[in-house]
Amino acid sequence: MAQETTAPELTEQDSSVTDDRAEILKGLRRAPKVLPPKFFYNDRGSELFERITELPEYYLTRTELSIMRRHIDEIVTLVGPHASLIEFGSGSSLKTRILLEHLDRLAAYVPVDISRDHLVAAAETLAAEFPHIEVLPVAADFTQPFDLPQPKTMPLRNIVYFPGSTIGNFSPDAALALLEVMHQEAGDGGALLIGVDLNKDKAVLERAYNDRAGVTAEFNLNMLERLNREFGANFDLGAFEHRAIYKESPGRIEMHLVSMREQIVAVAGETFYFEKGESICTECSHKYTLDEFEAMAGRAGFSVHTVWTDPQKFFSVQYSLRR
Ligand code: SAH
Ligand code: AVI
Repeated sequence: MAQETTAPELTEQDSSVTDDRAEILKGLRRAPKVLPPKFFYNDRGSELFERITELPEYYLTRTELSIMRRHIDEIVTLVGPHASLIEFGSGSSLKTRILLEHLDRLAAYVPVDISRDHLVAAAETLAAEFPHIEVLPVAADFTQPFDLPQPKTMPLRNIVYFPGSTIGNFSPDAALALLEVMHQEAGDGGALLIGVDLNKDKAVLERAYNDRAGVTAEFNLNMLERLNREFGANFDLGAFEHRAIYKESPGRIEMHLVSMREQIVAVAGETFYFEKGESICTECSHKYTLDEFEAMAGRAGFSVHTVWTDPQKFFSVQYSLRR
């Protein structure tokens, strides 16, 4: 007889802590114009990101996965038994499966993500696949205050898991503030397991964000499609083009949507003028050296314990202890 599983209970952030409309308008009123990358992630954005992770040019996901697979025994020993795993920006929890399969008697798995329906679907799949693990999804913007659910089993320690180099999508100041939140969530005796993309050759980086199949361009333009549908905007998607460039200083990929002509666009009751060639910066993806990241983690109260990299030193997975 098939075993019955109950859908994991979702914890949702108090909606009054975020004001999407205000954030969008604030970004578009700035010069140069910006939009926060968190608006990429609706259902379609999450699906497009999945496709990005499978692209030949996008080395990040497969490199991080290979590091995790190679060092999983060491990671299991460091984490120890009865931990609670709290994942920020869990997406479809692809890399997490390696941890869920190997970690010793996990007390709970708490995936936190802004893409609500994608999170619910991923949590249901995982709960069915790992019936012995309590899965407690949280739909939240993790840059704003949110409550963590209490697992039924008291964990021995909290491990904050932040894969994918999503930390790179925050400015160094915002990344530090986020690491400080993680430091708090890790609690006494806790640790941080994080994926950090490393500085490398400009050509490799620019290829990864300008794939030949055009999936990253679709992902970028989907933000405008979302603004049209959810925030009363009238962007002409054919009049904006995807562009991703690497800036050596401060060491980051910048993704832009460039206006192909002079135009006026309405968004959420306001109008915005675009010159021909003017762009909206939709995402920065900071690339770190190991020393730079160690210094930032240190400022947030973490001591780097072990760093694993691939042979080319493209990507790192880092285990840091909470001081
Ligand atoms: N961890 C996965 C997914 C990375 S994509 C991986 O390594 O492949 C980035 C993820 O972070 C997406 O699932 C997106 O929905 C989520 N995300 C981005 N900004 C967020 C925010 N401010 N709050 C919560 N989740 C966020
Ligand atoms: C989620 N994040 C780490 C990805 C990145 O590489 O900065 C998002 C992405 N943007 C374009 N391609 C992938």
